[in-house]
Formats: sequence, C-alpha cells, structure tokens
Amino acid sequence: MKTFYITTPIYYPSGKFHIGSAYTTCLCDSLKRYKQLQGYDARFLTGNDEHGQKIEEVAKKNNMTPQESVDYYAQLSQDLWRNLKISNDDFIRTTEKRHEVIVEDIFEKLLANDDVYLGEYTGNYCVSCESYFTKTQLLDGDLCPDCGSPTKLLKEETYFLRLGKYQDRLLKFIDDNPDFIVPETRKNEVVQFIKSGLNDLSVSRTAFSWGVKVKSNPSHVVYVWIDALSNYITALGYGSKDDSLYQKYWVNGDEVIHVVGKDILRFHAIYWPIMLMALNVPIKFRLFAHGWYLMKDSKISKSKGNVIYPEQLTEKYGLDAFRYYIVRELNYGHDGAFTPLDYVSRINTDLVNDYGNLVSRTIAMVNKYFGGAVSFKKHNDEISKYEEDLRTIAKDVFVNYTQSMDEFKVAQALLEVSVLVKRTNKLIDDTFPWELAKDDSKKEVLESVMYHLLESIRLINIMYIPVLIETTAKVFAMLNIEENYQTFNSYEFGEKSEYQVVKKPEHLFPRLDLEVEEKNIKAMMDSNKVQEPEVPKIEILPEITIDDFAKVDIRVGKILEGKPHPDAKKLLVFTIDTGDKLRSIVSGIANDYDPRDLVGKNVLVVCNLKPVKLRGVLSEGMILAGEDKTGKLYVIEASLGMKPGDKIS
Ligand code: ME8
Repeated sequence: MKTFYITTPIYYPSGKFHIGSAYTTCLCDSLKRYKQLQGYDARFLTGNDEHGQKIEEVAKKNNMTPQESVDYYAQLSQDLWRNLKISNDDFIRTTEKRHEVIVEDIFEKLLANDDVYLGEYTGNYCVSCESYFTKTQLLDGDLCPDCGSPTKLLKEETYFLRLGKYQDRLLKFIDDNPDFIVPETRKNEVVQFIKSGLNDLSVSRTAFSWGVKVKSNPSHVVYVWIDALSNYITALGYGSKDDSLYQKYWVNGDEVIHVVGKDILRFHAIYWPIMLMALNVPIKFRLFAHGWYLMKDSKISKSKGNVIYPEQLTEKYGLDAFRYYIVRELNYGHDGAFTPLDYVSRINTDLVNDYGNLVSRTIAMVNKYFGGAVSFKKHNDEISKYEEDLRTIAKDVFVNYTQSMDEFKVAQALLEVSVLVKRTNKLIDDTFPWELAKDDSKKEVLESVMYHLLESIRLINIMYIPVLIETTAKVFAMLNIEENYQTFNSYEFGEKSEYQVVKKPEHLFPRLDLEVEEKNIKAMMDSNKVQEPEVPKIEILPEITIDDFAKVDIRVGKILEGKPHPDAKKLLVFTIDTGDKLRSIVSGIANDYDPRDLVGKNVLVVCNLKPVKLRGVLSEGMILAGEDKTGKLYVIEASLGMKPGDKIS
C-alpha cells in the first residue's frame, strides 16, 4: 500500500485559534481523507510549537508558568480539532520528552559535523518572529519587516548553522525536483532569495531559557525554528529506539507533504532541507504554500474586532457548513477575505439550494412515485439523452476533481463537484418527473430518471466525503448505500443498480436568512473584540533653545467679533484686541467652533507672526489651539484675571 504523510505547521499556542489556523488544518484533513479514499495508507500530523520567548511572554501575560500556559492551549487546540472532526493520527507538542531529547541530539550532531559553530551576533531582534534582522532589512523606526513590531538591538554569543555551505546543493535540489515547492510563484520567490546569498543562520539564544537547552553548552537554548521544524520527523520516532514510523512514512514513504502558510515558507524551503542535508536525512517532502484568510484586506486582529472563531460558526451553522466554507472559499495559493455575507451566501447557494435540495427532492419523489424503491431501467425514450449527458458529465467531473485534489486545489475540486450537483438538479428540470408521473406508459422512464438522480447523488456524495463528514454519512444512510458503494473504486455510473431510500429524508442544511445571519455573525465578531491598550505615538519636534522660544511673542487677546470667512469653509475671521491694537486674525477652526460662541473670550495669540493674506483676508497673528488624536481642535483660553496684552512665556 502506498503511503502518504501530511503535516500542518505546528501552531504557536499564543491565543485561541481563529479561522486562519483552522483553514490549514481543515485543508490537510480533507487531503488526508481524499488520499485514504484513493487507497493510500495516510498519516496526518499536527501539533503545537511550545517553546521560545514569545510563548514565555504569553505565559507572563496570562499569569501562568510557561508550562501551565502551553498545557492550557494544548487542551484548547485539541478540543477544537476534535470538534472539527480532524482526523490527525498524532498531536506533537515540542515540550514533550520524545521531541526534546531528539532535538538535543540533532543539535549535537550538527555541531559534531561542524555544520553548526559558535560565534557572536549583533543585530535587531524581533521577539514576535523570533528572528534577527539586519539594518537594511528593518522598516523605518527599526520595525520588523515581517510583522511590523519594534525590534531590540541585541548582541549575543550564538551558534550558527552554515547555510552558505549548502546553497548550491539546495538550488540544484529545487531544480531537479520541480514540484518541490508549489505554487510555482512561491517557488520562484524562494529561488530568488537563495540566489541573493544565504548568510549563516543564528541557531541558539541566550536571552531566555524557555526552550531545549544545548546539551554541551546549556546556557544556550536551541533556536525555536530548529526545534519546531524537527517535529516532522521526531513525531515519527526519528533517532529514537522505535523508528518504524519514520522508516515507513519518511525514508521508505511515497509522498510527504508539508502544508504551510506563505509567511513561513522560507523556513520550510531553506532551513529545513539544509538541516536534513546536514543530518544526512533524505529530503522526502514537498511543500504546498497556501494564502491567508484576511478580513477585508487586513490581517485578522482581535483589537480590530474582526476575529471569528471556528466554534462560533460551527455551533450556529453546523460542522459541515464550516468545513465546506473554509476550504472552498480560498483559491489555490491565494489570499481571500472572510466576510459574514460570503459565509452565509456560500452555505445557502452550494449546500442548501443545490445539494440539500437535490437530496430531499429526490427522496421525496422516489417515495411518492415508487414507494421508496427503484432500480435501473433501460428505455428508448428521448429522455435518455439527458441521462446520457449526466453520465458523461459525472465521468468528466471525477477526472477534474481528482486532478484538482492531487494538486491540492481543494476549492477547485469542490467547484467541480458543484457542476455535477447543478447538472443533476437540471435533470429534474429537463424531464418534468411530475408530468411523467401522470402517464402510466411512462412509468419505466420515470423510474429511470429517479434512478439516475440517486446514482448521481451517490457519486457526488463520494466526492464530498473528504469535506462533508456528517452530511455524507447521513446521505449514504438515507439512500441505504452499502459501504462498498461509498468508494472511489465504485465511482461509476450504474455500479449500484437498486435503491431503497428512507421514507422521510432528514433535513441536511436549514435555509439561512442572509440579512439576519450576516448581522448575527457581525455580532459574534464584535463580541470578540479585545480592547488592546493603544500605544500613543507622539513625535516631539527637534530641540530648540530658550532663545528660540523667546522669539515668539504670545499675548492674551480678547475676541471682539467673529464671522465665517467669505471664501473658505474651514476658516473663521476674528477681530481681536491684543492690547497694542485691534487685529484681524484668520483661524482654521470652523469645523469645531461657531464664531459667535468665542466672542468675549480671552484667548492666546501669537502676535509677531508675519502678516499674511489667507484667501484674500488679512491675518495678523494666530490663535493658539490644541488638537486631540481625532483631529478635533480646542482653543486655549487665558486664565481668569488676565487682560488683553498680557504676555505669555
Ligand atoms: O508560524 N489565514 O505558527 P503560527 C491562513 N509555529 N493561514 C493562517 C492565518 C490566516 N489568517 N493566520 C495564520 C508558526 N495562518 C510556527 C510554525 S512549523 C515548524 C512552525 C497560518 O501559529 C500560518 O500561515 O504563527 C502558518 O502556516 C500557520 O497558521 C501557523 O502559524
């Protein structure tokens, strides 16, 4: 039996998982189930990435020890995967002994082979990405180029992995294995990056302790990515007493797929194969880099109030609706946006109207016209051309479906299935079964139409098995389809020749009211909003001396008159007594003030500002005003008792 080993990235347990993490996991789950249908011995690994400074900081925030914090999230994530009926065969946690001891050995092996050496590193470090960046890579303000967080300048003794040594070998490997990284565009990015030159990589840290200690020098902790990437083989028992899974699924395995988000492709496409080359482990895997779920073009973020959790959607709309939407909506390798309206529309269109409706209509008709039992009937009625058409389409759809799934294009594969669903519904529209039922001589023709509908539903349902877990089981049960007719091998029109369906079909998907449900999902998202403290960004102007300041002559002025500027909406024109004379002063505060409300007030005026004409009106000074973060202006009033002409300093 051919083997298939598929992995998700291991997730950072730094918060509750949102739909982004669920996307990767559901995608892998569908692919694993698909491969099983194809007859593969398929194994599926997911898990959590529990070491590193970021995790240490999350624990601190949670008022927990790091171990308590990762234990808490490990439980949460495993509960989520169970609820989503994820069929993972193992769940690896990098704090487990089975993993840690092997990571220690891996590091020592790399040291012994001189692929890792001790040196010193100075650079700007991003805790969030657990990575160093050079000055030229940083964004303005020394912000991390990957996530935009502030970086810290650090200097530390560190071990380095010799990436440069393997650069050419890696390029050759990618060249020799054109499917190593898909989609192609992502591969090109990686190749470009490698060709620009690989610097040796810092692979240990001394600034924190939450990680796997370097065995021969415990003041160092193994870099979290070296630790994390190893999970794909430590979970198979690589380097341990019983490495049978490693031998079976990796060394002698047929297919190994790491599914990763586009943001972590570089780690998987460069560091991981180089680590394996250095360890003398065969590079058996291929990489599929997927896009991201965005929220109206911005990242999912709790503070923006655009987070939605899988549990919220499954509780309200059911498991299969979520599983379907999540893998159907993002196109191969591309980003896509989650919107409440799209969610409800997708379910209504594909699942309620098209598939759910087809199944319930068909079962109802088979009961009404044939007491629930039909079998294949040959006839020469002209209707046979519609049936012939359906059979041809069913064949073509399966070819396209398998091709898409083989290329990890799950959304495309589901689109193919929709073609058959629509075509099957069309058979009803084309043949008018209710008319055929009125004519006794058409009984066999009608039975044939019913048979074709049922057989088509069986084929559709087979293709939906990897995604619609509960629905497909229900449909097979309602149509009394035996297990041997639920397989890819039985995907052939006519394979099952007799049907006996249930009396009362179960409702598969309730219809959703677009407007009401859109509001409901928005309300869920609002309820997830977390007020994160806003970091004020105040930029102080360059230094001046007291002499510079003394040049500004600020006096108390009494507003005698105020009116709108004749020619500019934003401006007001005041007559102000500043002690020395009456001044005409133009001020841009019309959005925030009615000029009449300021008459009689003592305000602060810069008197020695060079007079200018603003839109034709003379301005002999400036009224001082403050501005808040929203841009609202506040005129500064003089303290009680001050008179026009009094000086401010
Ligand atoms: O990167 N849409 O963990 P992670 C789609 N621990 N995918 C998304 C997403 C979104 N909105 N947000 C995140 C790590 N992801 C490391 C991995 S593997 C040896 C170590 C995806 O929890 C993201 O692209 O930050 C990545 O593939 C995965 O979730 C884990 O991200």
